[in-house]
Amino acid sequence: MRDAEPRAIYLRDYQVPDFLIDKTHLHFALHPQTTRVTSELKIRRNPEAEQSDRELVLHGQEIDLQSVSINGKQLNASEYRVDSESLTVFNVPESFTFSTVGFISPEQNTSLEGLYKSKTMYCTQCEAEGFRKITYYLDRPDVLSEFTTTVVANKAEYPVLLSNGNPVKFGDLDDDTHFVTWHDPFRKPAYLFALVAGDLAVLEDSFTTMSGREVTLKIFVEDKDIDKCDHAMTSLKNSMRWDEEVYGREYDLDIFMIVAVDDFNMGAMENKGLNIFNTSCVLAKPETTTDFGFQRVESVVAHEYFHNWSGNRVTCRDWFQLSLKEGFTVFRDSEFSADMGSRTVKRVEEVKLLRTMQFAEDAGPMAHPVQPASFIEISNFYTLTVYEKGAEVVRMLHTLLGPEQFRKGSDIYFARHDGGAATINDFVAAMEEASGRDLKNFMSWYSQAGTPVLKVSDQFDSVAQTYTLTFHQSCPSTPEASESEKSPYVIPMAMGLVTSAGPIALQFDAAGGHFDASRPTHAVLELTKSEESITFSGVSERPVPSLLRNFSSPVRLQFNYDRDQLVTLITKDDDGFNRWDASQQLAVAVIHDAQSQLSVGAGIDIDARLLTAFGALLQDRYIDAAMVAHMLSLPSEVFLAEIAEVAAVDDIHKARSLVKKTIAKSLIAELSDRFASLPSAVHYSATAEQIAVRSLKNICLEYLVATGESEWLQAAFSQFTEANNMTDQMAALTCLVHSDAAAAEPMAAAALAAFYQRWQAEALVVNQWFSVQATAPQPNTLAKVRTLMEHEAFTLKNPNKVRGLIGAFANNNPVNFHQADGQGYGLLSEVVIALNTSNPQMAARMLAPLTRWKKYDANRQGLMRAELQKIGKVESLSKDVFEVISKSLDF
Ligand code: B3K
Ligand code: ZN
Repeated sequence: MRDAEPRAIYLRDYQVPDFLIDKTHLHFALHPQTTRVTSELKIRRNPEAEQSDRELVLHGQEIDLQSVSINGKQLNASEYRVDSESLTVFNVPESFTFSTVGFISPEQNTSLEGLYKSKTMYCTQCEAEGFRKITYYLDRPDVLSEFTTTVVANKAEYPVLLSNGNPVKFGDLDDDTHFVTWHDPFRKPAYLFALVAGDLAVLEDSFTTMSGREVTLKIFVEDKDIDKCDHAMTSLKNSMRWDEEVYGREYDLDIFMIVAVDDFNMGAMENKGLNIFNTSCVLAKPETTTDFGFQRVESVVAHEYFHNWSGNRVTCRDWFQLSLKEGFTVFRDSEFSADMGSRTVKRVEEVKLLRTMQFAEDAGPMAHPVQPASFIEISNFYTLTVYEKGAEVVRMLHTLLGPEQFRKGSDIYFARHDGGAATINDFVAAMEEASGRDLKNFMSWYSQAGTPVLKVSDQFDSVAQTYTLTFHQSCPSTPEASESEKSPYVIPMAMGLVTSAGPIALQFDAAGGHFDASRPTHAVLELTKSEESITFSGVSERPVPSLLRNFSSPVRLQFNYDRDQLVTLITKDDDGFNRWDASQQLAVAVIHDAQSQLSVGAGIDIDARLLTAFGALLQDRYIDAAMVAHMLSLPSEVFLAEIAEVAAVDDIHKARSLVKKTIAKSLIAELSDRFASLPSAVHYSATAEQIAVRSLKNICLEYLVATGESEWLQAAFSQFTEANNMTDQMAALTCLVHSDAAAAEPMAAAALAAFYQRWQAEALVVNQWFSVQATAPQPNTLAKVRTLMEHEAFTLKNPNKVRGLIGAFANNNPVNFHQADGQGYGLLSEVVIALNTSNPQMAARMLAPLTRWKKYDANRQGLMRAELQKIGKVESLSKDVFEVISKSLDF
């Protein structure tokens, strides 16, 4: 594979840094190929270091080092050693000023890590270990320093020069250049450093904090995008207010800036005072952005803003603690979005993602605990497990402690660790202190990988009028531990009991959990053992258990519901989330029926209970329209594959499509009535109410188009042409492009052409145009994807395009990505191999679908493994790709 295999590093090997950097002065003379970076660092030995005589070892990569000095005296070559990853200085005093001068080449930096160019702009991305590509440094999160940064560039080309903190000095220099000096008074690790230079337009606003300080807010974008910043600005102000109200956290600098860049490996980055965002997470206007896009902007703006406390003011001691900031911050942004829109809808959306994608990660070769014990390349651990499962773990703490104790715990945590670098244990210790609880057993959620399985059985005693639930938990083996080595989890189980008359008041021994007197039909049990039972008394008829309400714990729940019981939950449960969940389970059962019927060559026959339930939902004007839309949405093919023992992609696709078509034909009257009753041409706003209406209208359209009848194809085409917003336009386009009706084909072609013609100047819209084509179920899609890779608008250099076309195809088009001849796999491995050289982080990320090889039949397994092996043989394989490939092949 490689000459020297990259080595893993371990949490258990953590040592405090040997040196500290009190002050950091940086000077950048920007140039596309030869940017000169001068650093001056006030360094001293760490009094807490394990040894007091170690050499100074600084991280540094891809830097053309010009000079090294200590206290102003230049060192000669025998006084230090440089290799491809570090600079070692042999004899250093206790405390000294250390300087280097180096050249770096932003234009050649295609990894989008360190200092690079995105279009005409310079920008940085330093988390996790990108700062070392800028200058030699102690690039680790427990080394915090006070930064002063001067940026020099051509004034006409780069009128805007930004870094962290406050601008303290600026002026013109000779030869058409100018400079700005920024000072950040808050000590921070290097991963939070940022620099931007460009010709940018700005939207400016202000916010008055709870203590009455005025903060200037600025969003910098390309001039052509200045009309797409209002939503991000509103979201920012809402986030600032929310963090004051809910967590008592106030913003600290006088200025908060967001810059949007086109080429970015992920969503955004929380650099102190200067957040850098992927354009896809800032820009929004109704004509070009879907409701989903608006919601994403709101949640990412909030997420990055919330990091100012959970991440920046209190940072991570080392990268094994990543979920300390990420899990907590995702929980915070999720609650913020729930407060801004509809709480149940938000929960349904996050649970869908978790169950479909995070559960798959937990069952694959890259499975790792929320706090990993080791890694080869930290960039591979910005995962659904660290983020989304990490947020679930914080949510469980919130559930177990209740909002008041949780808030008390977060206050203790922020106060105790402000200005420092903390661990996950520190966070939990603060929660223990606030609540007086011992959370030792809870720590399995952080230290064990895999999704626990919770089997539930019940027993009703009609004479004693008791009802007993028995819970049995286990966790399957994962790469770091076998099933038998794993300890039980503390599982908060929110539940109720529902009879034909509705939910009943619960009577049980409260030692088993807690119970809110204001909602007598609801309890939160605390499960802690491999097996335990709880008995409810005063139960006069066999109830249906409504389990794991609001998805109170990220487990795979197994209870043998019969379909009548699911209907009882759909119609009678007072918990909105579980009504949705029951509807999904019923739909899964019906799709499984269809799979069996198709396998014996029979026609499909849909369980009338599903039709009745869906029919009733369509006529119900009281339930939130967004929840109706979610309940009517059939589980995705990706989810159906995830819950299958062996993912039979073709059968799943056939069965699901046929079920959809049959529902559409059976409920055409209800669907068309509801479709017609919902307004379309309203003045767009991204409110929960409007989003709900559009989502229901568009799910109705999706079913109606599935009938294949020309009346409905026409309706979709009209909606496509007349829509005043991207949500409705994109929904109509998707219906047409994904339709299997022959009559849809010319319409889809016309619509796609018109769409590109109209939106070709809007990169983010063109990405959606790629995605809708890449996710089409028709058998010629792979060839189309190849053609689109040659399209003028496509380039492998831009991560959004790669995700929009290749990512969409490989992740969201199972029937075509997994086509039996393996050509889908071949396409993905070509892309991964190309990206391995230019952008290793993206390469490793794109690999994910191939790592799931165990889910498929023997033929596909062989083909997928062959591609993994092929990639493994590539010369100069990056650490990122090496780690994913080697773990996948060893699985
Ligand atoms: N903290 C960044 C992620 C950086 C990823 C580096 N590979 C974004 C976020 O979670 O807010
Ligand atoms: Zn984050």
